Formats: sequence, C-alpha cells, structure tokens
Amino acid sequence: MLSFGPFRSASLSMSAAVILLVLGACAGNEPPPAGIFFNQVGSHPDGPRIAVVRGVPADSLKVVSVATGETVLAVPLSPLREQPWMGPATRLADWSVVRNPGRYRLEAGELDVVAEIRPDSYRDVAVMAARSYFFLRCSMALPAEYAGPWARPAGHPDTAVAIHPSAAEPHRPAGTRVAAPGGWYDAGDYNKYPVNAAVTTATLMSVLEEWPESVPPLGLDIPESGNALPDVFDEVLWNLRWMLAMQDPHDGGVYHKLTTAQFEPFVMPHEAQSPRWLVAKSTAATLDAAAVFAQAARLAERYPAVLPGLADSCRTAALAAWTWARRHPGRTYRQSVLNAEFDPDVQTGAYGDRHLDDEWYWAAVELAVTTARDSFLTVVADQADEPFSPASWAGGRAMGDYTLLRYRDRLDERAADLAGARKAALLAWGSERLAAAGTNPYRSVMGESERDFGWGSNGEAANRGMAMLHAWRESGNAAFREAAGDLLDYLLGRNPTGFCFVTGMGTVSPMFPHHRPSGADAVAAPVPGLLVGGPNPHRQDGVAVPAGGAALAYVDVEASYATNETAINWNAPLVYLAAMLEMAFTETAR
Ligand code: 9MR
Repeated sequence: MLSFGPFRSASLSMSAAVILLVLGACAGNEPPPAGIFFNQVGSHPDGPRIAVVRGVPADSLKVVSVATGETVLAVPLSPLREQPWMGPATRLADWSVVRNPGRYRLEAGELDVVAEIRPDSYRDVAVMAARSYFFLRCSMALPAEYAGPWARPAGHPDTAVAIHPSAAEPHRPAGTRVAAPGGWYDAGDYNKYPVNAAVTTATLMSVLEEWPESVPPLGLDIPESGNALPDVFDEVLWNLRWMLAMQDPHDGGVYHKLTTAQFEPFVMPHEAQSPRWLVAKSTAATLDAAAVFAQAARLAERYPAVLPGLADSCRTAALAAWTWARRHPGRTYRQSVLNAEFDPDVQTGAYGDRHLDDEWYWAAVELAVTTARDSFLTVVADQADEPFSPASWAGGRAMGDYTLLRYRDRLDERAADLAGARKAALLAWGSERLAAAGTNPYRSVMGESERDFGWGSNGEAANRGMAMLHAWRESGNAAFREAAGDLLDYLLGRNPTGFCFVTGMGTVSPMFPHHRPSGADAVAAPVPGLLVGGPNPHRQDGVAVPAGGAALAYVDVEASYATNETAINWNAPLVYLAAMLEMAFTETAR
C-alpha cells in the first residue's frame, strides 16, 4: 500500500531545501541558481538515471550509498549544454550503471541530493496517478475509508440537467431535463467535456488492453476493489457510464459538454450549486465518443458475467454515434457563435476542435477493429501519410494509430498497408525526437524548441512518452524506451524548475494547484497523484511566471491556471507512461 500522506515537509531534506531556495529565487526574477535535478520519486533498477547539474563549479558527480557511506561511483560531468529556452547551461552525469536498489547521495561541488533506486518506483507513480481519478468522481461522496483526509460529500448529482437552447431539438426542447450523472470533473473546474474525457478514457483503456495477463493489475484501493474487474477498469466505468448518458438515444449525437454557464468559485463540489446545462451536440464529441464506446466494447466483452450486456450497449452506441457524425460532419463547436445566438452565454472550456480528420480516423479504426469490418477504414484511407503526432485532446490520430498497430492482425490486407504506413510515421517521429534530445540540456524529449512549452506542456511530455513506448515496441530499439524513461524523469523532477510535477510525490511538488477541491478543503496538502499543466510562458491567466526561458515558466500558485491546473487528459498518459515503462523494463529483465 502506498502512503497518501501529506507533503513531506517535516522530513524536508537539505536537498529539498536547496531546491526551494532555487525556486524562491526564480520567482523573484533572479537568474535561477544552482541545483541538481533528478527524478525525485525513484528509478527502476534497469531504467535511465541521469543527474543534471546546473550552476555548480564541479567536474564530477559522486554517488554515495546512504546505507554504507561508501562512494560507489564518481562520473565526470558532460561538457556544458545550453538552449536559451531551457534556462542556464547544465552538465549531465549518467549514473545508470549503479543498479542496486537503495538510497544514494548525489554530490556535485557543494550540493547534494538523495535519489532512490526502487523496483516499484514506476508502479507507484502509475498507481498514484490512476488513483487520482477516484478523487475527481462527480456525483459521489468520497468516504474517508478510501479518500483519507480528502473525504467529501457528493457534489453535482447531474440527474436533471437542462437542455441548453443551443442543444434544443423538437424531441428535447430547451429546458428538458436529462440525467447524466457520474464521470470525472475535467480539471480544476467542475464541468464535464466528452472530447477531453474521451482521450483520457481511451488512454486508460489502452493500459488495460496492453497489460499482460501474467502481471497482477494495478491495485487502486477504491470502493470497487475486490470485484472481478481490474481497478483501472472500475475507475474507467465511472466515466464511461456518464459518457453513454451524454449520447442522445434518439439519434446517437453526443452533447459537447455538461457545464455551468460560468466557472464556479473555489468551493467544494457540494457547495457548487449553479445550474448545469447540456450544450450543443458536436461532431468532435460524437466521433470521440464513438471511438471510446467501440474500444470499451472490446474490454467489456472480456467480463460478460460481471458486465452483462455492456459490450453490446457500447457497440450499439458506437455505431449510432458514427451514423450521427456521418449525417452531421460539420458541427464544429464554436462557443462565441453559439453565445451570439443563445442564452445563457457559456464561458467554460471550449475544447473547440475544428480539424476533424484525425477524429474520423480514430473512430474508424476503433470501429473497424471492434466490428472486424474494414469498410470503416475507407473513410480515412487518405490519412496513411499524415505525420505522426502524440495524442492530445484535439489530436485523436495517435489513439487510432496505437489501436491499429495493436490489432493489425485482426484486419485484412488494406489495414495492414495502412498499419505499415502509420508505423513508419511513428518511427520517423521518434527518430527525429531522439536526434534532437541528443543535445538537450536535460536529456529529454521536451525542449527541442520553445514551442514545446504551451498550456499543458506536461501532458504533452507524458503523451510523447506514450508514443516513445509504442515506437520501442514497434522497432525493438531500446533508445525509444530510454527516451520514455527520460520523459518520466522530466516530469518527476529532472527539469529546469526543480519540481516533481505530481502532487504528493517527490521532495518538491505543487502545493497550490488550480484545483477547486484542493483549494477549498481544509487539508494543507492537495489531492494526491495529480499532474499539473507545467511550464507555459504565455500567461493566459495574467499571473507572473519566472523569466529566463520557457521551460522555467511555471509557478506553484493557485491562480496560475495556465501552468498549475490539473486535468484528466494530462494524468492519463502519465498513468500509461509509468505503468507501461515498468512493464517495459520488467519484461526485459524476466
Ligand atoms: O488543455 C486545454 C488547453 O489545451 C487549452 O489551450 C485551454 C484553453 O482553451 O484549455 C485547456 O483545457 C481547460 C478546459 O478548457 C477547461 N477545463 C480546464 C482545462 C485545463 O486547463
């Protein structure tokens, strides 16, 4: 069992104190001072182990066993590496040759930090990140037995949500009440958006689809634990059932969101009482739902006794969604256009994707695999040569690629050709990223250019990690697996900010995420296991961020929703990355 205890400030080590000094100085716009940057949670014995040294007049890194006091390794630091958007120049030390589990002091000049090698470290991250969804459940009280200090009453029953005028149709006029309970809150806000929920759910289902039968599933210690389903699937079902309710049974269309008109204040879920609406159906939400329902049908089919009828319902829902999308291919969600026409105006997250080629492709692949009917792919045949791009809320092509590669054997020759082209695109993307990472000051696939750091850059990092693992599996090239490990390290502390970006993990992690329950409850520590958005210099929220490079543009301030919000679509690839990395290294060791 993991401990979900509060931030470990009581045991704040010297190293953490040094890093806090670093962070304090950053916020004051001083040049970011010296530090040793590393994965603060722990690395797998076979995983990469890099320490990044910044601003220390030293030539080597000493690795000292905390248990014995013995120096087990002294490695020379690399020549200086620098990229203007990554802050001051760094030197790297690779200490991956040390493989015995334990705690080690890493010393460079006057600085030292303690790093850990632990076979379960990746698994722990996967469990913490997956378990965070339980804390985001809408319409359910979180009992102390499972939620510890973050126990709370149920919020947002969503059993009688009004049809917004933008969604009015003769069979459901404005004001009609529809039940769409459950699901996860999207992020720091309390709304529910199928587009973003879809990529999240699909990513978590991919963990389930790829999980080897011989390995015990991730135990999340949630109320459903102990039933015959893997815990991650139980958690997924909480959201899937809500998504099914977002579909209009009359015609298969899916509402773009279930939302209040404005974002709610920082109050607990049960205190947030503003009216909620089902807003306009959209092609993106409907195609994304089709993809998720089709994938869910494959998983539900594995458990007919526990989930009688669910696989069939999901298959039927997927086909109905596809049919609706074919009839309404141009319903992009344009919030300002709708606001000009309908009241009340809706100001919450737009998720207004206007490029739907990738959503068509994703839905077509999922339906083709689930129904074993390649004909779905005729709609998307012209996408074989599109460049690969990691998944995101607006980018579903990668999700289709992963499914196509996973199940290419179930399909015919036409699909095999397509899979060949998509594999080539994936590997080309991976090779280009590896080449660039060769000179990266933190040896990660984040920071190839300043553009890597936008809203949710940490989610992008995790999605790149997911893509790297697929590239490794497709090619057998261990450099891709290593790059995935580097990306996890980036998220857990080996980055220019010195933060482990997952709440409740590592020595220095966010304490003030833009997350309503974390801000409104009486617990000092935020809800654990949440990945914050990360460096983003664009300040869409108007909150100041440290200068000195885009990769430093992160502040642990609640108002900074452009850097410090949490979101379900960023957490899911973190679950995937950590879970499948453990698998990747453990399988090889076996
Ligand atoms: O993750 C989304 C990001 O890519 C967009 O740039 C941003 C502005 O539209 O919105 C982000 O998503 C937010 C959503 O709109 C509302 N819930 C919180 C999400 C995370 O910040």
